[in-house]
Amino acid sequence: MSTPFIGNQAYFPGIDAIPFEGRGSDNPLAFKVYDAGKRIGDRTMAEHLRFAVCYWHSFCGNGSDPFGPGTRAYPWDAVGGGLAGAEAKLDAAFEFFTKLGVPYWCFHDIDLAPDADDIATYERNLKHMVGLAKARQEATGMKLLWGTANLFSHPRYMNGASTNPDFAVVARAAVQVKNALDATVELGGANYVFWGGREGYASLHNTDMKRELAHMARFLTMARDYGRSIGFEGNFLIEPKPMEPMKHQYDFDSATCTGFLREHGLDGDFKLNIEANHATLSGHSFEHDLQVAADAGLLGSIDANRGNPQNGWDTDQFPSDLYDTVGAMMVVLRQGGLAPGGLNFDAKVRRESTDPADLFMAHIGGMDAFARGLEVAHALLADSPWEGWRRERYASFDAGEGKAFADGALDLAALRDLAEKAGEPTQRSGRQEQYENLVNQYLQR
Ligand code: XUL
Ligand code: CO
Repeated sequence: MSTPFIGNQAYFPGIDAIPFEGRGSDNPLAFKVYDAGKRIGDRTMAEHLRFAVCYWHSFCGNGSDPFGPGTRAYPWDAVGGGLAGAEAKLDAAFEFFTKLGVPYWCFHDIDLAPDADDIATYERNLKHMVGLAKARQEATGMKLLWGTANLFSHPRYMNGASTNPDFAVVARAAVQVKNALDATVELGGANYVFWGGREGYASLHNTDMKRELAHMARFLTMARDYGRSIGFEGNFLIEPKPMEPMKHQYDFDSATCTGFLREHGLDGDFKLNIEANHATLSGHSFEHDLQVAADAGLLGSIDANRGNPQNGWDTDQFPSDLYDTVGAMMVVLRQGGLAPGGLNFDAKVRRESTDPADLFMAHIGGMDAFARGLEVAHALLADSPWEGWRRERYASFDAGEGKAFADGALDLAALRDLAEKAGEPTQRSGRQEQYENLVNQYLQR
């Protein structure tokens, strides 16, 4: 548990460390389910869930959208821009992390430090801010879940970063990735993320997709080699997303990223960071993309949020749907946990949610939703008939001819002969509703 941290001033006056008050509480600034030290199976809730707060949405976002400017004027923004503004934001962030009681945080290089076209200035700014962040980590016990570089906001990256058709831009992207890797190692980060912001295309007419993908693989290989050379031992993570901002993004979904990593021999060092809203944008459920990644041995971490069922874009809402969190935690528990990854709230409060307290309530709700998902998923796996039912469904492959088939001991002609001997198969129900009822039954416990 981290120690509350107050910088030069308190940015969240009137809000103390968020307590656990249990299901009977009506206090909006208390946890109803998330009880960090409560044991679920072999671990505490905090150990299972490994929550992280993201720096960009929570401390850099102001509610602006394509139709209007920001609606929020947080107290740390009043300090202004430049390094003084960045320092105020850092103090506000550590005050927030520690009052909320999360163990981890995540950042992009230019969330933390002011960007600059001049490389020496950019590097000086980032080093300065990393030094301050390190001191605040040491003072509070906060840890870094992952760092990353923002290779999508600056206009120079409009045609991509590592997949840019202009080598000069590819090289410029290396400035940020090298520095973000240095920063992640300096802060003891457990993972390093690549979200391929503009790695994709707007039109195939002007795009050599094969060449761009080869460049992306080359760039990631160089980043991997540099990271390992400076002592980074964590996972590199690719974050799938099918579109937005580009019409088509190369890291489309878990299956696409798995193929890419294996094709280029990167699957020993890279895993996937699955974001709920990205999975739904690609036409899958969150649970589906998690399961595809887990089955490939590549589920590394999670960006916990949700989309809106009626909107087709990346709304980055805080997770609140218990069906989603149960489904996600089933996948996580079945694979034996998420470490060294975690659950990062890559989510933003709505443009209309303008009070600092809203930031707390959003995270409290997300943490409670995942804590309940954990409790229910654990109970379903440990106490309910679920796993037995599923095993039974495949029992015909556990022995005899079914096992011989699965082991590769039969050929197609032999299979044909077995079918003739056995006659028409008996119909067997899939019983989907039986499983759905079980989820509801356990959610209501
Ligand atoms: C964008 C997104 C990013 C990554 C980090 O959709 O999810 O915030 O998580 O670059
Ligand atoms: Co994300």
